[in-house]
Amino acid sequence: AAASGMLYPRFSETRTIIEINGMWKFRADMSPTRNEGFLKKWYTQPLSQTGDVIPMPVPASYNDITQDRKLRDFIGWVWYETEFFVPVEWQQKRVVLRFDSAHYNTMVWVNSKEVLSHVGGHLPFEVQLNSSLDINGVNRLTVAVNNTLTPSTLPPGTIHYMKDTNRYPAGYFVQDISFDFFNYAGIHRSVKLYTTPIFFIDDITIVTDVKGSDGIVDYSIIGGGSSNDTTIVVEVLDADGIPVATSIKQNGQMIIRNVNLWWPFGMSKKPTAYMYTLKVVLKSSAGRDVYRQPFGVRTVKVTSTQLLINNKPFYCHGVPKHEDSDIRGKGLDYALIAKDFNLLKWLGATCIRTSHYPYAEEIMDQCDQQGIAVIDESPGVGITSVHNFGNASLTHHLEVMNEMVRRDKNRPAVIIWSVANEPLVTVPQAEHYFKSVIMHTKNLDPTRPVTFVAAVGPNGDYATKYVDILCINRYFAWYSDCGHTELIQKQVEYDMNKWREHHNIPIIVTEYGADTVAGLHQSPSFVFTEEYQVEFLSEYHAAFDKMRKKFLVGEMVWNFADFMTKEDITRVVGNRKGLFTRQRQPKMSAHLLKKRYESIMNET
Ligand code: GCB
Repeated sequence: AAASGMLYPRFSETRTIIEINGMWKFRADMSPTRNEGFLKKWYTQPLSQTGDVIPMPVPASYNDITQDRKLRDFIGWVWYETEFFVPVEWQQKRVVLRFDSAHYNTMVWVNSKEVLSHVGGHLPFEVQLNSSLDINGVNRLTVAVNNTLTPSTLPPGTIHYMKDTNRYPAGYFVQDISFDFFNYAGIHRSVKLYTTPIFFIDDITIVTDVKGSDGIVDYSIIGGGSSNDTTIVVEVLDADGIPVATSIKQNGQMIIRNVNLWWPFGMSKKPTAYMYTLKVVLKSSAGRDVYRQPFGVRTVKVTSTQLLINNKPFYCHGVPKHEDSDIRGKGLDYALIAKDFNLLKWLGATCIRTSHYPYAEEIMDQCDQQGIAVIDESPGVGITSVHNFGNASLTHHLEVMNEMVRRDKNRPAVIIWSVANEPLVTVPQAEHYFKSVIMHTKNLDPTRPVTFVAAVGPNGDYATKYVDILCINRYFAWYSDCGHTELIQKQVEYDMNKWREHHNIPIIVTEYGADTVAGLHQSPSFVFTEEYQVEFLSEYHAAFDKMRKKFLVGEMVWNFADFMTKEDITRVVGNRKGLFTRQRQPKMSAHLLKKRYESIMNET
């Protein structure tokens, strides 16, 4: 079951889903070793019998829910518990328990029995439950989640024990992180129980191509459970549900005549972001299973100067984001998702980067459906030390890429894989590490360009030679020459032309931005004011315009919205480089970008 396809749970005539989200019981293990829960086996009894419990929403980060600073900044194991029942009819089915994500290290017990564990904060994990279920009564679900980061987790972190007893109490420790966002933790996405028949559709892979007016659909289907008398019917349904191609093979190719292509928002008049469905019906003497996999028909190619979607040059003008908001932290929230997509549309954005970890599948669905192209980034952020290049780190990074590509491979919106953000690449160890991760990802998916996002210059770096497209983050007149907006154009141009001398591939500026406290004004402009942000961004735009039609294929302002970081003297209650506040209200800069993105869109 471990190597399954883990298709997103979807209702069908043969499948049922129950979300077990809601108010769960919760308790943090505040013991000095953080290990009392394991020593006393909290999973063998109701959590409320082990000590005081509080109500905790699932999904949500636990950090900002209470008034307790100790819980906000907690490092170690926290314990969650809920109860559920399953209908008797489920005895005949395969019953799966799925976590869409939990941060970071998770262990799960059902009725005191360990059923599942997973390492990694941003990707789903699941297990078939049948043998541990009580079909005639209440089932107790206990979940322990640990947010401790180590040199080999993604993102990495380090625990420091403070030895100076004049300054710190005995056993005092802190977690050092070198990534710039709050290490929110808990059960961040939905928890589901779902059923499939015993013999079931386990995985679907779809790769598309375009020939003239035909859409080419290469597909393969993997069945789970054993059976020797299977038959299969695979149909392509158009957006109205009408079959446009059919096959009875488990692997093969189908042709869609007069295909409607998937285009990013703004690239075609109509229809944009056209989605088809691959309807799979798998039959055996044991019964049948039905699954409907959405997909789009489009191609992605990179030339030495262009990023092509359906063989047309695509200019990626958009924003990197964060999963971040008041109270819920990184917890999934449908209202927030809908609002963010309305803001992206309002802005005229055509693409996002999932900085700096894979986002919820519900967000990715909106990208597919609304035509927002995605640079899909792994949690490889904060790889800033040679201690992050060991075997354990590399093995885990490859595994994360497996999980991420498996999850997002069928999404037309995903046009680029990013394996890391701003890693250390100026040491020789970086070469083997990033060559391995990039080659591995290209093997998993030969159809999409692979990159990592670079913060370095073109000299003395051991890894950018392996990327298909260059993504660079730049902070001229912010982290260097602070305040000197008059230098921006010169420095951007010099930098990009240097890169081009070393690499004959297109460039996307994946970050540029300035911290801006909404409502702070000063004229002439001064750092942290709205005037400064507008002036700063405008200078970059003037530079970009000189390179846009040449080799620059994208520009993305850091960041979509303000977001929380750890406490630090360089951050005024979080990172303030958003076009929008954390509450999603526009700063002056959002209006500037709206005008720019709309006018770029009208050129095409
Ligand atoms: C970066 C990082 C991003 C930070 C940003 C900043 O280069 O990629 O995670 O938040 O700079 O504002 O410093």
